[in-house]
Amino acid sequence: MAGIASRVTVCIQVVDENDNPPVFQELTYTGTISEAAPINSVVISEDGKPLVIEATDADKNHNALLVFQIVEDTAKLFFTVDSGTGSVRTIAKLDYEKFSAFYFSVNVRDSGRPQLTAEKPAKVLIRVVNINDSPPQFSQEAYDT
Ligand SMILES: [Ca+2]
Ligand SMILES: [Ca+2]
Ligand SMILES: [Ca+2]
Repeated sequence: MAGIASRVTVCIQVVDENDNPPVFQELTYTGTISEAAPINSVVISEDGKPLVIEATDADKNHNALLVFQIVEDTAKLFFTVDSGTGSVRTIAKLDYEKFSAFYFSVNVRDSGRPQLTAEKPAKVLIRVVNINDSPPQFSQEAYDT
């Protein structure tokens, strides 16, 4: 009122809203694994490197913390997708003679509130490599001639 001015610094913190769903980098992934691979082996992609499922989320912190989930029950028994790295690992012994390939969907969600899920799941094809692990067997123990 008397022509005196004063200044203050105002600091405004913008709080991140979970307004971006995760997005898969690619919608199809292909990998191979030997039926002799021990449990906890990584599936290998076509270029010889570990198969990694990649997704991005434009938010920050928890709102961008991604969790991958395999949709199909059968595939869930054999594989898991690491949430930190996106790599696909085995959690059970494989047998080419039972399942020579797996074709399944993977969903990704973030850890924000509410949780957001990718619009479309990614499709994963894993071919099991056959190993000569079954010796020939006689169908009967004794043969009468
Ligand atoms: Ca945001
Ligand atoms: Ca998000
Ligand atoms: Ca075999």
